[in-house]
Amino acid sequence: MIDEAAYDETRLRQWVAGQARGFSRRHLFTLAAAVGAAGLAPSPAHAADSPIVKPLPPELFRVLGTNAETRWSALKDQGYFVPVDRFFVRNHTSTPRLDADSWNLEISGAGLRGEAAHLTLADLRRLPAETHAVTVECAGNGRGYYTSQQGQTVSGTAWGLGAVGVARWRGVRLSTVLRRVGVRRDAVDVQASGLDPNYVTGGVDLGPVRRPMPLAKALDDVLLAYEMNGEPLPPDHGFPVRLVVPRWVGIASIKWVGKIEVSTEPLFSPWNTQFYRLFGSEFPPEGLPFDKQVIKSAFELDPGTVFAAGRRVRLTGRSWSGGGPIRRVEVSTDGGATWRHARFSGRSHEGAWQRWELDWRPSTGTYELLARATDVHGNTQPDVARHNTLGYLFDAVVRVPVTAA
Ligand SMILES: Nc1nc2c(c(=O)[nH]1)N[C@H]1C(S)=C(S)[C@@H](COP(=O)(O)O)O[C@H]1N2
Ligand SMILES: [Mo]
Repeated sequence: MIDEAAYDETRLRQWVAGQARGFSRRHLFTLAAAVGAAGLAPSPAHAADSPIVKPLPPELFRVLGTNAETRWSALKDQGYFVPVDRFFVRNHTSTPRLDADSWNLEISGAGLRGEAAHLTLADLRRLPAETHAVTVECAGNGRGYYTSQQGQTVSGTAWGLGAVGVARWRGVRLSTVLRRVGVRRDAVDVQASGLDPNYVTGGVDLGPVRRPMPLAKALDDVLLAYEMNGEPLPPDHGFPVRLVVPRWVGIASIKWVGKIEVSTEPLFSPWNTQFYRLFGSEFPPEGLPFDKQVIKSAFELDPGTVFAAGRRVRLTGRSWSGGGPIRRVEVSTDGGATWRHARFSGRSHEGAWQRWELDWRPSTGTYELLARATDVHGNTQPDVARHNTLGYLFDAVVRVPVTAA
């Protein structure tokens, strides 16, 4: 199940095959050698101790390599926001222990009107703050279902549906900071880099985790967040400061930000849109880029749950979409033969996700539960997700086996 190494391997091959833009020739040769000759050994363990700082009790998390996914059953009876103790963690390497007093953010690059700027946490806290409900979701969330439900081969961490969470993020808008520092008219891209250890795979040091976005997005709704659910950011979620990039794939929300580059040329990194692409028979050979998340639904229970036969049970769940707020959720308790509308429970803060419920009285037997959401723009969940070799953007209706006895 933990197939991070294979995932990295495939990404690296594709990256090499699809021209490693943003890398020097020397790097290209190193990569080619690594892929061709040496073979790609799994990355060495990065830290002697756990790559994640917070406790990961099995009733709240499923641990997958350096990552931990939230168990959906752990969200039952929780509020709209996912508490930190059960918020999923996606670490390429390990959580760095940073000191807020010595930390500062460097903003530099040819796209600035003047010199590079260095901002402390106190500087950021003095700027106007905003709080927003934002979903952070890994682009590979649901990847495991390409295999278990569609019988397809994909590489990467075999997430269930738990690589997603909604929190209240407080911080300063990136646009506020960039405007104060002064951005040139011909600036095009903005790239944040993390202070976690460099990502090394296949013997190649890919450098710090980083990913560019167009200036237009950076000046729109992106936050430099220093609080999560009313507390300082926890170490695993980017302390002291992370990006929060609404509606975009999780990798855009760079944690432990140390540097932000503003450039007058398009930037490339192993994690940018040149890399987070859809590959496979249905896609162009160079891959199809994507940024936005798709639409998904999850029941707040574990697959294989056993209910008491003949008793009413309240099924609960949540749906979310990178396309916009959820308008409708339909639920089937008979494997998709018939559907009922789920009731929305509580409001959807900024459309981050929608909680819903439906009562059901099962008689003895085995069942498949399905939930299908539609957002305000009419995006809905298909029966089958479009296969891509890296297993991104799984949006199909998930079949959840349960029993009543
Ligand atoms: N510096 C840094 N930022 C990062 C990552 C990382 O490994 N290093 N992982 C990214 C990915 S792939 C995801 S899905 C989100 C996960 O955020 P979380 O761990 O707070 O849930 O962080 C993103 N930001
Ligand atoms: Mo991710």
